[in-house]
Amino acid sequence: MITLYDADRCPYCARVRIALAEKGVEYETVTIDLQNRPDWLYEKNPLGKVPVLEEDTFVLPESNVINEYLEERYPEPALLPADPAARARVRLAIERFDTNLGDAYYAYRRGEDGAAERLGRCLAFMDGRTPEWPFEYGLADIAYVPWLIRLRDLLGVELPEGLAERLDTLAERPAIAAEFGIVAALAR
Ligand SMILES: N[C@@H](CCC(=O)N[C@@H](CS)C(=O)NCC(=O)O)C(=O)O
Repeated sequence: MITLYDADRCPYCARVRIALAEKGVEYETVTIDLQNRPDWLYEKNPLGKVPVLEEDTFVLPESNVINEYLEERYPEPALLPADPAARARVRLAIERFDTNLGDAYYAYRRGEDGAAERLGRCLAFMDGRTPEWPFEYGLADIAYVPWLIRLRDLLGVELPEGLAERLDTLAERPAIAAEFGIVAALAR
């Protein structure tokens, strides 16, 4: 049985929850209190961060690495395209989400100077590219959707129209709908 060391609030954990749900993989969850992390978490991940996936003696941190592992271990349904160039474009998109949207999100949450403008520019850039994103639903969407859900439903940020529509479309997938449920519970 797979164990996921998890936190509801964490968008990186959400990536892994969504990928596991899409692939129909059963797992158990150990919820970590991020304000009061147990010392033993550092034995599983020297950075002390979640998510961490564990199966017997195999222990794996880092959301993107975990999702790539899940894709190889459970190839169906595929969450990466078959073509190597298309796969590389997905990986590039994920890299860009992490360094742009991820950083802008945390700066906004910390209330840093200029963070709202930076976040707005980032969302507008993503929104402008949405119609031509060169990938089918898969790991790229799964990589950014947790941040959009939290921005809209926890932080009250109004998303640009294209991104809001894409979020509504993705919400029809049970794996994503479950994540909306988790965030709704956090907002209560
Ligand atoms: N690069 C990591 C980031 C994981 C991460 O930052 N997780 C946060 C929760 S959202 C965490 O555990 N923070 C605790 C800390 O920063 O010490 C990943 O992709 O999994």
